[in-house]
Amino acid sequence: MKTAIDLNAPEMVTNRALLHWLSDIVELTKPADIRWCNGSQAEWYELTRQLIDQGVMTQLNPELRPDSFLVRSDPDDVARVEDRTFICSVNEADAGPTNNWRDPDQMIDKLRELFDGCMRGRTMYVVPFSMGPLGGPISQVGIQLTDSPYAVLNMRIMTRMGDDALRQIDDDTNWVPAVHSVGMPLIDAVGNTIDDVPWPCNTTKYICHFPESREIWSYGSGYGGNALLSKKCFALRIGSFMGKQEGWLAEHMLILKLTNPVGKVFHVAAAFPSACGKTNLAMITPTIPGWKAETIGDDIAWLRPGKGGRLFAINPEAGFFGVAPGTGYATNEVAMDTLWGNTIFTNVALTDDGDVWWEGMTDKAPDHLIDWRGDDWTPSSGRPAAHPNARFTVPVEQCPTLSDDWFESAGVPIDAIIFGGRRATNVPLVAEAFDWKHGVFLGATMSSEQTAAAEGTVGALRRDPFAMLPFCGYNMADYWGHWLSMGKSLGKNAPKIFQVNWFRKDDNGKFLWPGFGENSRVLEWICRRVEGTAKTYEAAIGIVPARGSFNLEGIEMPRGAMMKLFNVNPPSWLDECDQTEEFFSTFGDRLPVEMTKQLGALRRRLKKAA
Ligand code: OXD
Ligand code: MN
Repeated sequence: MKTAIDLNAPEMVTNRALLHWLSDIVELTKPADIRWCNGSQAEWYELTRQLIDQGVMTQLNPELRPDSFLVRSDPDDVARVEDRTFICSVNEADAGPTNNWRDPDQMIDKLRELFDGCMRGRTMYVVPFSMGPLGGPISQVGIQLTDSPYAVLNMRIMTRMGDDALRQIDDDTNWVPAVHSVGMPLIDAVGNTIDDVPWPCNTTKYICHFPESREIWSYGSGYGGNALLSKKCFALRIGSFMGKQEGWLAEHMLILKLTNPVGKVFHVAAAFPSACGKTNLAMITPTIPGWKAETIGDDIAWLRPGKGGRLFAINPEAGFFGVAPGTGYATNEVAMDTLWGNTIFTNVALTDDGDVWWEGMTDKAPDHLIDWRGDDWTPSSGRPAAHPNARFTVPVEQCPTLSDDWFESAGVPIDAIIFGGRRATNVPLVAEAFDWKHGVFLGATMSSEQTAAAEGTVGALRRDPFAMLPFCGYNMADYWGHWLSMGKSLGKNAPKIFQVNWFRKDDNGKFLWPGFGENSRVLEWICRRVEGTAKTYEAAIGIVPARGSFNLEGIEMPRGAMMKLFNVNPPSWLDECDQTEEFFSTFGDRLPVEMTKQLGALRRRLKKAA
């Protein structure tokens, strides 16, 4: 290697492609030194101390929240940047109309320009990580190079990071290379020093994916979704493309284990767009006596055909990177208990006794806080104390409802797949797809209303197919085609597919369904359908519960609410079909014919029902 700086590679590293790549990135980015992260407690302690001493992290009161920290980001680096996220496939059509595409050669030139010297004066951390249990049949490995110790500490929570992951990479292992820089060197090109800041970042941001070479390059942001490259970049965007090539699925789904009162176990995977309560459902406390729910994952599922031809799923992550505001003992007690310690909080408020607070944690706000920007805050300040996208990063193993199945390297057999959205109108509380192909149509037409629609009309819909709009690493129409072909190969072993909607409203804009723990009633019906014991009838939009087959024992529903929750209004649905046709047309001839057939069949059923 002709790099001036020693790569410091541990002896176990023999993969030549890895050393070659590292040498190239070191030469390009010019860090002051290189540190291989082994994932140890000593390393965690050292990095943590360093960030506290540098004023990057504030240690919380150890008596209230041990080994936990608060970090405040730059106010302009608080979320994923979808308009700066690029899919750089060789052909533009392979990225499809829902992604920002850039030519890979031109993008590499641009990135090499940006990354040239971008780590001057900083340490480059080499972060080996496994997505999923080490060596598991569904798991994958990656290496992130980063100049952000904050990213390293988060990666240690979010993945199986360190020497054990590195050991998985031998001479023939496929691994995903991911390069990350905050884009703020500490020495400029002519050797002048630049003062560091608590949250370094750059106003120029590029989050780039090269599906064919499975590479990730991220520049300019320290925020989780842009900087923890294992998550959205690898586990979803690159993962979805790998899945298409290799016959598996990388999905924006939670995984939940359910046990019924006689001990029968079911596993479900569920896709919901952001802000639709995915973490709450992943940690649900069932209200129906005798039912138990256990958490396996809250954000991402990798699904692969396995034993007996069934579809098996793992949660490839090792941590939760959850939205703090809105999480409280009233809404998600399990999440609150998970956060007892070992947690990194980003952009929440600090209490006077050294703990954290955010909107929705308690009914009443404390009288005084330091807000997410570091300013004094009182309830009369007239602004939120925590940023609405403030986050916690916490190990999944701290979740009191974590299932032992999370450790299962072969994954769990999936009995049902659920698609949800936030729909004030039209979509019933629950409906089962007629078959897999219809289920793919339900996933492809997932959407949420941007604003509550006026009664009887359909509002402007924000399309979010399979909740994958910002996360599918290739042409969304080809992705639907891949789902169709997975169904074909799974055949009779394919899980049943369902659509749910907890958010339907009455004429006065009030939610018709109580939600939260009561959603276990919907899950119960789904499990009874898997068993084949729940009675149904065929509505135009899918298979719905027959009168009396939905368990309402122990709750009082207002008169007529259940009718409204399952009402299908053909004119309104036909309107929605027109919007779907328009949406589908954006995919041109990449749209699978089956999707057009499904739309035609839905229109025919609706006209018949009208
Ligand atoms: C997330 C997201 O952070 O979906 O999980 O944006
Ligand atoms: Mn997500």
